[in-house]
Amino acid sequence: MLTLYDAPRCPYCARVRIVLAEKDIPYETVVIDLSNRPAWLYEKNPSGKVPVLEEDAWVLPESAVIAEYLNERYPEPALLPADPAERAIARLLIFRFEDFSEQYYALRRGEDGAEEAFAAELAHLDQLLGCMPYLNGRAYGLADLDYVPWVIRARELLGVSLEPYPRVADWFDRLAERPAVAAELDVVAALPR
Ligand SMILES: N[C@@H](CCC(=O)N[C@@H](CS)C(=O)NCC(=O)O)C(=O)O
Repeated sequence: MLTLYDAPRCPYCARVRIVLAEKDIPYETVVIDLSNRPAWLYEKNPSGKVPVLEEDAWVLPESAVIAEYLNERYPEPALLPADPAERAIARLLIFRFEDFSEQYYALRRGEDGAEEAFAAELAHLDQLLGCMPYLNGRAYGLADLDYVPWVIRARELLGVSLEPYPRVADWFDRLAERPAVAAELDVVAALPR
């Protein structure tokens, strides 16, 4: 049985929860209180961060790595494109995710200029979604679910409107129809404000 060391408010954990749900993989959850992390968590992940995936004595940190691992270990449904070029572009977007998250966290901290910088990131996603229906390429997959937890939080917690980005808004609506993503909207709605 897989164990996920998890925190409901953590968007990195949300990535892993979405993959587990998309693939219908059974797992147990150990909820970590991020404001009072247990000392033993540092034995599983020296950075003390969640998510961490565990199976017997084997542990794996880092959400994007966990997501790819689960996609390989449980191949159906496939969450990366079969075409190598399309797959490389999906991986490139995942690799460059910090360009996006850096501006999200700057906005959350209320830094000067962050609103404009995050708007530019959303405009960039909007442009990408003009070339392909999903960030992952022709079909939904890891690149989409690696970004969507922050878009959910930007909308629901930071009050960012997706209206100026019609392709992002449409992408978001399509993703929200997936039970694995809809469950994350419920998680965020239940977070203490
Ligand atoms: N690069 C890590 C980041 C994980 C991360 O930052 N998790 C946050 C919670 S959302 C955390 O555990 N933070 C604790 C800390 O920074 O000490 C991943 O992708 O899994």
